[in-house]
Amino acid sequence: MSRTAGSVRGRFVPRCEVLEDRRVLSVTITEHRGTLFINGDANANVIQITDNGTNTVGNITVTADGGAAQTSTTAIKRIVFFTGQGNDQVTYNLTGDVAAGTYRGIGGLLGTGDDTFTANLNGHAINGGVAIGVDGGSGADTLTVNAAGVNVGAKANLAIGLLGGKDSDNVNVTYDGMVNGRLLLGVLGGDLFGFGFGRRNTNTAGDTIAANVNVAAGSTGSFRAGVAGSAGNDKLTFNVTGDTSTLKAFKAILFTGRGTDTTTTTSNVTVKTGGFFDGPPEIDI
Ligand SMILES: [Ca+2]
Ligand SMILES: [Ca+2]
Repeated sequence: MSRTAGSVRGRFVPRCEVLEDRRVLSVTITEHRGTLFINGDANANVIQITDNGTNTVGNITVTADGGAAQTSTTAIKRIVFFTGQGNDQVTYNLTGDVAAGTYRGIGGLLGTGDDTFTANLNGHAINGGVAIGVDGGSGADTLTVNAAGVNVGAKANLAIGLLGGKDSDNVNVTYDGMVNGRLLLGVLGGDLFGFGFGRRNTNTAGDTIAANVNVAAGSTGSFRAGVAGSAGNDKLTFNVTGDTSTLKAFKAILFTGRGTDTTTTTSNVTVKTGGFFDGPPEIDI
């Protein structure tokens, strides 16, 4: 587009060619009412999200496909990403504590392709609310949440939901810290349609799912978690270590789904074998 409006005969009018007309945008980033939308394209996108944990203007910075870092011009509460086709990589780094009264939702669909999502929360206190929900979609995806040294305050919530989707996925959650508020985990290898609509899960590709949780001694909050394999031959690990004796609520269930599975759990995890996805969900968390 050329901006030559107001041209007057005889006067020099500089022509300005806007570079965007020729640029191929691979990742688009927009902000709307506290939500940051990140949309990838059909190619492999590499997206890094840095979150300082506050609720102030400029709290989120995104780098996409090697371009310049873009800092939010508003205070962001929710980050939503759709990466489309291609083998996409999304990294979310929390770099500061989340204070009481601050909420953050991070959610995304990774689409087709062998995608990677990694969230690093290590060492940061959660005194507000943080929810992470990511669906790997089809393709062999690797979904990881690292949350070592993350204390969940008395009125705080940390909810993590990871869904591998179709094909052989690797889903891994590590948590270690003081749980005085609510810690909720849902880690699933299978397909959303089998879970959400009562249909048989047809994801017969085996998944590797691991949740390793260490609850610090003296924790007084609640921990509820469901880890579920899909219909394939899965490798499933769910360990809850530390001291859960002072928690006011504790529920840890491993659903194997169908298939010939390999399970590794601590004794405080309830193992339910068979077709979790064949009937109404009984996850009750
Ligand atoms: Ca893509
Ligand atoms: Ca998948």
